[in-house]
Amino acid sequence: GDGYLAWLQYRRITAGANVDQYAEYNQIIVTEQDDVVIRSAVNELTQGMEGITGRKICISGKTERTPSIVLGTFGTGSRIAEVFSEEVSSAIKAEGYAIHTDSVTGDIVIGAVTSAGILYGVFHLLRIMGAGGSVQQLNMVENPVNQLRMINQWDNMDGSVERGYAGESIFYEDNRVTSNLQRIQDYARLLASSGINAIAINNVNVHQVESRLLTEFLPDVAKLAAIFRGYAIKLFLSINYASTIEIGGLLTADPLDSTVREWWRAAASKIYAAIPDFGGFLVKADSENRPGPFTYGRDHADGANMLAEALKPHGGIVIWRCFVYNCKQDWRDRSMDRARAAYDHFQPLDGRFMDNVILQVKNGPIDFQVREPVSPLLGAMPHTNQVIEFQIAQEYTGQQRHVCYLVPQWKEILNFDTHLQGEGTTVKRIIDGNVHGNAYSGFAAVSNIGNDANWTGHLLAQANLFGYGRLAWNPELSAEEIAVEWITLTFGTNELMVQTILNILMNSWEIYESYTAPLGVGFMVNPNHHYGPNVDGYEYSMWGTYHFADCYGIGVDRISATGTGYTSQYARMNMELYESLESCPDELLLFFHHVPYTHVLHSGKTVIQHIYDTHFEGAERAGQVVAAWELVKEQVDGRAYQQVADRLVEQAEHAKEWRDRINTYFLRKSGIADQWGRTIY
Ligand code: BDP
Repeated sequence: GDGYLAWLQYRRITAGANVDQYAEYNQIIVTEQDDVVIRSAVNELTQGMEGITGRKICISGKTERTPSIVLGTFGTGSRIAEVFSEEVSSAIKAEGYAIHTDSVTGDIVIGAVTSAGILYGVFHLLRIMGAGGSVQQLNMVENPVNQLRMINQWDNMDGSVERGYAGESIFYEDNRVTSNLQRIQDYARLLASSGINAIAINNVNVHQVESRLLTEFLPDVAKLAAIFRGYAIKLFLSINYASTIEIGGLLTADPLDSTVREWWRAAASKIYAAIPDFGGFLVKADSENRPGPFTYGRDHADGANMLAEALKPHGGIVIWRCFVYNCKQDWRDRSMDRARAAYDHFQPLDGRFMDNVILQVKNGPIDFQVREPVSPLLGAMPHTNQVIEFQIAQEYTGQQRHVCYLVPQWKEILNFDTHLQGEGTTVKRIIDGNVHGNAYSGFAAVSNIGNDANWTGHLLAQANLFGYGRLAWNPELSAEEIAVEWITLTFGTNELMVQTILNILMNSWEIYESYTAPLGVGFMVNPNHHYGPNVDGYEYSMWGTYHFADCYGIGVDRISATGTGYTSQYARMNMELYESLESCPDELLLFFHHVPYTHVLHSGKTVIQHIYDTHFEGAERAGQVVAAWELVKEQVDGRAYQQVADRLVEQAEHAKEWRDRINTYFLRKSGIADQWGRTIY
């Protein structure tokens, strides 16, 4: 179809060695008290099995015939107790599950501690069958590695989506909450099936109308919360820091003012009366013209703790974003380097945040570029909860008109060794809470969906949404494994097809990088909408994102001796790695150093020749992707095929524009000709 079912196709499996196995199972047994999440699990399993086997599935409370699929929490039904040893059941944590095929009866038994665990177990079983795998000898124990696996919607109530590339909001229209709750439920299914357990349903830039989600629209929010509750997903709201002024009728938002504190306490109580399991608040404060505690001479800890205090009695949390920098600067003073800002603002506050506050830190120090170093703030606050923030929405990576599979990028970030507590202090271990023993930790990411029929605009961008959830559940999964899962569940099992799409996805980040901003320097995009090449688009503005290209060289000097000193925010090992031209990785060279165009990279090429070569190659490879996609024409549904084909053609054209703009710019600036004499326009 058009991609609406995404990876939950449950298409009839008619070929392959394991088809006969599935046909045996036409009964689901639930040894469990009825609850909403179990009901979702049973519905999903029924729908999935009926799709996959083409047979009617019946649901029962007890064993009538075997083999069956048996679902239950430990300690409830005798079948569950029989199948799982004490050792297995005690290894399962809150959201985990065990799946076991009983070799005598053939029953497939899913056991968990909570109904959420059962739901995740059901989705896992359906993934196996959806990919045509054997279910004869299942024996698995699964726990999520990360506790918070969150999605941030940047949806506005007027129906627009900030940095949305797939149509309008599915949550709002005409300044109200949508009445199309079916679509929300279908989204909840998609999220739960990939392992997501939390969602903030409105943009971090909160306008007056969205502030009213806390008050007059609360009954609508409660309806949305009920839908997500059925899929074990907690609902959060982004709030305007100055709500007391915006909607509360107060004259101040000073976090130490008692009337302000009281207003938030009362607001929280009302929310929890309507939504007892409400997750909490997501806050963008003192950032890009949003209000915050700075106005009152207070700091971020004062601001966050004021909200945390209001939520605490109800078990709620405050997620406070660290995307704080001066957006009205022109770098007169080196210490104003935007890359330094998050660390400079927050690191000194370590230990001052209440234990129900989590800081949300963007993966890099600037802003979701195709290539950035890892944010030095991650892990640098041992006494503070942190989550990492990724952007699934492809704001700077082709806006879902170009294909860019982001899981390889996220993997690199997660595997980065911060050395903060010696070798092996990787980002993924910081983020899963192990390094500092945090009460809360995990992943957050900006969603890439909208009301386009296929959710993500570019069908291949669905792989990023799916991949984000899978990686948040288990960061050890490889980018290839995740891609293969997504491809088979979405398109089927034909080997040539799987391999072809896998290659397209796995090469896509590298290709995109090669025809856009070179060597980690970032941006070079059109201001505001951020699509398409514009080398000096932000160069002479106040946003703090510069490349400093002149006729001699390019790049940002961020080392301590001569530059902004940003490098000193890293552990010594990494500081030295980045400071030395000998060891600084090529792909980040221009992020850390200003060098002449004739500087020779580790690759043996000069910077200028590297720019020419990668841009010619990148545009050429983007063209080859168009041809590669043609190989899957027979295997992919006609509409889906055409939709992707169209976007790939657009990408190939647009890649040439990038190539020409960037190459011409640097030919003119440097006056150095291409070594291979190619035509540069
Ligand atoms: C930038 C976006 C902007 C967001 C901001 C944020 O361009 O629209 O509001 O991030 O994360 O990437 O708050």
